[in-house]
Amino acid sequence: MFNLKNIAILLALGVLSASAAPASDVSVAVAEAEQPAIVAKSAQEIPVYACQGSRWRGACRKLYVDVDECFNVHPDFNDNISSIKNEDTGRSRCMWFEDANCRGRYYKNQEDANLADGDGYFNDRISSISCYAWRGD
Ligand SMILES: [Ca+2]
Ligand SMILES: [Ca+2]
Repeated sequence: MFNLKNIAILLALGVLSASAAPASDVSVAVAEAEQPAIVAKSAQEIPVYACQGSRWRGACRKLYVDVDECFNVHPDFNDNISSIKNEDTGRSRCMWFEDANCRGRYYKNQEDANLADGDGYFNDRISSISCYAWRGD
């Protein structure tokens, strides 16, 4: 009777420890999986799509720009972007700056498939980006 009780306790402990390990693994995995979504939501990252060539050709990259923070373009895209668009115009507006740290001239066309047309001033000249929250008219 005493032995049975001990066995029952050991079994209970065994079950607990056996289930505890996978449970903690799962919670860690869930936490890691949820983290990007939480960060993206709290930081209000605006997805910006930029390509080195016009009309979305050449090397392209999705840039995630924090709202109200200046984003300096990666070195390989600096002064190299020929098409760019804000992919979340429903809640934001972005400004494209000619110099780093959001300085110099800027413009606000939210989607420009060919920066080289018109006066072409901003073609291969964008160096930084700033986006702000915007909720329609
Ligand atoms: Ca280019
Ligand atoms: Ca520049």
